[in-house]
Amino acid sequence: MRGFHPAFDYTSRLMQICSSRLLKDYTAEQHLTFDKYSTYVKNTQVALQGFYGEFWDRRDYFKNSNIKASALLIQGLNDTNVTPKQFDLMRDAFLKSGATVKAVLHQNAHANLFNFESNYDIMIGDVSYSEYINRWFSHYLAGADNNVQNLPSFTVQSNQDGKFYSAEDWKTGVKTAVYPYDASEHKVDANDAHMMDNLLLSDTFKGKSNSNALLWKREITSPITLNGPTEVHVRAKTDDIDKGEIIMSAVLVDRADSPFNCYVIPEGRTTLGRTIIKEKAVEVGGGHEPYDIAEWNSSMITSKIVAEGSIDLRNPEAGYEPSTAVTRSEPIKKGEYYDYTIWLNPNYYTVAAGHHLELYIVPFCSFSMEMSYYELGYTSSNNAPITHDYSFTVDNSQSYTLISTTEENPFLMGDSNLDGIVSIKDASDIQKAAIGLINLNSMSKKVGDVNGDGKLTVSDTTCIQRYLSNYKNGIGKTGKAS
Ligand SMILES: [Ca+2]
Ligand SMILES: [Ca+2]
Repeated sequence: MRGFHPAFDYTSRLMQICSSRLLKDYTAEQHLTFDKYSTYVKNTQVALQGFYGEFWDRRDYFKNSNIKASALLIQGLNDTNVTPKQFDLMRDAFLKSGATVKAVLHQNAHANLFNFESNYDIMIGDVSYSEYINRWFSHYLAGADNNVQNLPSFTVQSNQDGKFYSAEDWKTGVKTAVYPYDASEHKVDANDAHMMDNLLLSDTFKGKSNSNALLWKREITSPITLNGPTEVHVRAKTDDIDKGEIIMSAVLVDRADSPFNCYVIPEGRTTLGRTIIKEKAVEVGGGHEPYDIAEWNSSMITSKIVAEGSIDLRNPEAGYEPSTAVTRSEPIKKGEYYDYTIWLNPNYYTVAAGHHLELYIVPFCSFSMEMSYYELGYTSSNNAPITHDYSFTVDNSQSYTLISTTEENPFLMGDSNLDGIVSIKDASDIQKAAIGLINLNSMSKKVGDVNGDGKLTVSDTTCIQRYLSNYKNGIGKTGKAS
């Protein structure tokens, strides 16, 4: 299942777009056959309601991958059409077949690093992208000895300075966690939830929990680089089991108090704008006019979506790979808790120190593909999903997020509200928890036990208070990494 509302992703629409040139020369009879097949594809997907089934199983390249060709995969990290997750699954299929695969991850959306209509080219280090792929094809098609088989596994454009860097892997297994503030239950209502956009203009994403969103937050005290997908573990229940698709989504946001440099697709555009650095500087041959060298424009903003993903509450077993999202043999029970893992789109993204990560649990999210609705006959002017009269409840005590990162980012002992800093709030929470006024989650209890006696008592509070007053003794493990 892709990252967004599954109803968006109809292959029939893609079929029509990709066949437009082919269809031009079709006979009336061929058109009829095409239309019949297209209707079949669409109806089967509508019937499957976003789940994996025999229809997808037959079309699953991941299952019997027997790929022989080498591949240079180019992926936009801000592409909401072909998503980084789809790239990741394709790359895994190449790796599984033992084929050579290299990747270039860039900061644009659904775009290439050159554009033969606009005559521009992006530099990867000191090589233009045209030259970069020319070398690839020269090696694999014409046998040129130019060493491209030894390119790094990943060439990644930094979200901070726009330069390209090498990386050998992602999904490394080092995890940075984000936990809920406490162990309460929180109800998330899809009624009146505002659809989000990539600029986070909606009130749903304004830095606190509300009736349409649950927020978990973490201060980032030293820089971390995401290098793969984020897993959001959510224990949730719903009474609305008969409403069709019941979507629960999660959105990871990088936020800072003052504007920071990043790549975000401007409102009303589908790709980044560009600035010409040098005119007609790249000879491309074939009688074609030389390309200009350009750079994509970044923006100064205070919040940026890093990753997002969705799950259908009817399917607690759905995992990262599409084949895990099968229709459940026994439907989920009304009002009963299930454990879900929402897999967010992978990203290669550095979060600077002083920023905070915000993880929102929301009913649904949508960044694109509104046309799919119209194709399917939905007329809602605000592009709402099919089902929006439902709610679900999250049990914070059993929920958390693990982000694949290159650096470990342990919690500090004493930071029982897990916001990245030890403060008087932590001391007061521990005091409340010690006398049973509030219930902390398992990680909060672990880091709150600064004197290491296995329980939360007023002694832990005292240690933290002493630490905050700059005492060197009687502070237990307060301030150390957990
Ligand atoms: Ca804290
Ligand atoms: Ca203790």
